[in-house]
Amino acid sequence: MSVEEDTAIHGRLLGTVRGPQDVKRMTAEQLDILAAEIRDFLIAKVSRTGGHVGPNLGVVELTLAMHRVFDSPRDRLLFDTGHQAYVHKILTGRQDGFDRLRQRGGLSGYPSQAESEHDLVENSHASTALSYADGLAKAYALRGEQRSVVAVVGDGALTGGMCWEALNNIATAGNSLVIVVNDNGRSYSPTIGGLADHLSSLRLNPGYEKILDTVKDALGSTPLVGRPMYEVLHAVKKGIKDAVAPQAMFEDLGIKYVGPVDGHDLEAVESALRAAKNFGGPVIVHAVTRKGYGYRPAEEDEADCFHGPGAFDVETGKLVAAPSVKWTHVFADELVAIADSRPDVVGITAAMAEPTGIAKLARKHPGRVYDVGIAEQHAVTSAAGLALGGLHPVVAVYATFLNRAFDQVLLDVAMHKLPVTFVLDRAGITGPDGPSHYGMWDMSVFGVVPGLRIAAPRDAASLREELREAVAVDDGPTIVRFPTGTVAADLPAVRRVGPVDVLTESARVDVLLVAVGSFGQLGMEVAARVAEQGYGVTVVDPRWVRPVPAELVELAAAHRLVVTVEDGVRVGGVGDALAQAMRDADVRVPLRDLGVPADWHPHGTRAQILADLGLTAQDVARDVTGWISRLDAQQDEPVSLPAGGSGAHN
Ligand SMILES: Cc1ncc(C[n+]2csc(CCOP(=O)(O)OP(=O)(O)O)c2C)c(N)n1
Repeated sequence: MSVEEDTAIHGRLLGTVRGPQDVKRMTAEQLDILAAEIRDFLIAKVSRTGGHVGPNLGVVELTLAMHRVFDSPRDRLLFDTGHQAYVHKILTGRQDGFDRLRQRGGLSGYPSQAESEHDLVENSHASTALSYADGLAKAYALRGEQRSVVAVVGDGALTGGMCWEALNNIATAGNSLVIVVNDNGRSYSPTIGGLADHLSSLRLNPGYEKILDTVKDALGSTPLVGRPMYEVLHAVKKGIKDAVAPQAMFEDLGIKYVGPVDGHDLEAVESALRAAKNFGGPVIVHAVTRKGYGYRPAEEDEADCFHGPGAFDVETGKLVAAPSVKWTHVFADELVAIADSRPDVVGITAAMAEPTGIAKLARKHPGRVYDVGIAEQHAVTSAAGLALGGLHPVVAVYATFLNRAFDQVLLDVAMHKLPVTFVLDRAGITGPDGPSHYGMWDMSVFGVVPGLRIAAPRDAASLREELREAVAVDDGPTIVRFPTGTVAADLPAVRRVGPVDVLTESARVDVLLVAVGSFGQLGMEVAARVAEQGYGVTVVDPRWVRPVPAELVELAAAHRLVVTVEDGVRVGGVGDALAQAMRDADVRVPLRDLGVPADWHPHGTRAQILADLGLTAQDVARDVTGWISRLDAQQDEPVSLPAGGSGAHN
């Protein structure tokens, strides 16, 4: 087809795709054009909203092939982690939603049952798809239903232990099930570890040479990373050339292995999938793909191949947002400063060295950071081992992902009173990634762990200070948790009472406002607004929220009303814990706790969600004024607070 003809229909085919049936009837030539249109579409749309553009550019052909070979939604297509389901969304009638991708009221960045019957599971935490698939295949077998189950899993997600627990069971069950390994050699950064090496060894299959050549040709055109990456692939291959037959591991388990196939060769992927579909047992289709395929800035992005950038300029690939100092940066710099003088301090990351900032420590002190893969549970118990061995590990993860390792934190670390510091980035309300990514459970969930101390810094200075205090603790674990985004401006304390910072106080002692973490500034605004109504507010930042500081209870006893504000769930949160400590100390001052209801909160910006929850200075000031003025009105009555306001329990 001539360039003119190509251009003439460019973009038109995609508009005709309203569902999977539309791609089933396309010719090979049309499909090639469609794949290009999908890439253009992805780049154009995600450049405006931000999102997982790199992973999705890599699965265009895979997803097309899956929808051609299988019949979704009768056949079940599962995407591990779910961040690479954009193409699936495009092919299942959701193109129009991409203008509001990850925005309030718009398309979710992950599979969503509410959006489509083609989405079965609502994931986003990695390494679950094979377990879902195992259960689904068992259910269909037991119910006598002829439906295929297909799970796409990345080489990164395959480093998660659940995948291996699932494979073990899938093999034993022997049900018909197709596992597509989307092997791009990367998680965010290159996937490392024994498994990654093994996957490379799978490429020893004769087809590998062909794929390596393809990759070499393609990479040759990307001067920055092309040559080194090829060398790495080749070195890995040479290094393990004497290894056991690569597919043996899966086939010994009882899982048929097909591949490797070039994941950008639609015909090859389709024929592998058709073979797998008809096999009648569990099959692994090993597809080799390239993250960011077809968009040069993504392919050449060494950090993470545009894994999940914010809005960017399509021409240059440069991020639109002006750079700012993030909480992550402050942590990363301080950790390096601490490690410079503390040779026992080491770092652990679960496949997120750059996003958590721990990469900075790795650059300064190579050999003192361990990337364990997407394996939070292992990270925690491995940290326990490091601590038992005389080191002080700093485990840097997103708050939402530490939930996975509760038992390990509880028993393997805390019960042994081991000095491990957990640094929880993206704590509290995060935003566009939606309900599963909110780091709002940590203070409740880990609040029950005996001997665990939790710090919630309010600004850069307190983050530095609390991190130093945390790594100085040598008789048990600590958590330092902070939110996403630009770090709050420094807010100095007027005085300190025990560990508690007093941020402002007045001659009148009416309300004690306990502002947790980054709510310090909100507390100041609330105090100013409430003061206009004639009431005095003392704003404190407890700094260490667990265990509840005795001084906080004493401060509470000296006020007429206590109000806590946190961006963690209210059940078992800081407010709950303070109320309990006050009851235990027989302090009968009424307390209202403002925080996040234990519910599934939709995606949106952090500011939008906080506003929805009534966690703005204006809302909190209104609540506080209402409560304290009603207390005044009831002065001679027994103390009881009226219902209402956003602090009502639910
Ligand atoms: C339990 C958990 N830990 C960390 C993450 C963060 N995360 C999202 S995608 C990703 C890398 C996934 O790599 P891979 O499965 O190979 O998919 P790719 O993006 O390369 O297509 C990570 C670490 C997560 N989603 N879930």
